[in-house]
Amino acid sequence: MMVEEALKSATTEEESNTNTNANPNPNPNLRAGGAGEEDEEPEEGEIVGGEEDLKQTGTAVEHESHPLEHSWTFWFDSPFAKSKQATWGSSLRPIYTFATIEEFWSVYNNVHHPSKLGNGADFYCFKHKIEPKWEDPVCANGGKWTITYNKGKSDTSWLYTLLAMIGEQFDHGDEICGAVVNVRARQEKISVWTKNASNEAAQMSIGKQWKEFLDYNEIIGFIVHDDAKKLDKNAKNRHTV
Ligand code: MGP
Repeated sequence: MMVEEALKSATTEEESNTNTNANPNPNPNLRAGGAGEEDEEPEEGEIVGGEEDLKQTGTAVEHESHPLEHSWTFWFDSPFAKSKQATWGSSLRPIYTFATIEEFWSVYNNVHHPSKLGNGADFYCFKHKIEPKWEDPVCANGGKWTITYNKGKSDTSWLYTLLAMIGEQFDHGDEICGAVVNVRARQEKISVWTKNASNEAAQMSIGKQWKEFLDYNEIIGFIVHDDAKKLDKNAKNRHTV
């Protein structure tokens, strides 16, 4: 039981690939590159997306895919495997790498959302080739902004965080490594990991924009990974916004 806990059905690369164009987006108001955009309801039988989305060849209509600026990888650490691990991270597994918005939806629609994951689970979405660890060279000098939610209340913010990241909504998107949701017995936490904690202007901008995207009005804090390494849970916020 590892990946199975996060994935409901189309879990493997092969399965997800065959599923790529199935129901690419269940909610037309939520799109990468335009989360929250207003769209008119399509008429029955209407082809959604316009000419730029579809290529008509004779009578057949071919769906084109929409490449993202970056490829992203979902990672999962199952509570069951974590409880047996000798060193942190040894049970952390990459699940699926996606490079188009259609692939994103095909995975997202087939994985459990945070409220359905077991206590102790960690579900990550990081830029391809960046491992979600303090030890990864791209993360090593970074830190994270975190928002804490009551149990079962982080699903929507998790989706909006993913859409904002993969849709390149952040002015300092290059500074972002990825995001994680930690499901715990009493709470769920979403964090956005960044690359250079010393770049204060970028961190502040990311924190501010993240709150706007989530319509979140409480104060949030930024912990530097180096502080977490040394001080663990006693690490103090270096920035708040
Ligand atoms: P956590 O799971 O991110 O925090 O880190 P949480 O949810 O407050 O704690 P939990 O005990 O409820 O899971 C928990 C611990 O895992 C940290 O104190 C570290 O010991 C270890 N740890 C976490 N991360 C993200 C890393 C990492 O990237 N590298 C290493 N080596 N250890 C980590």
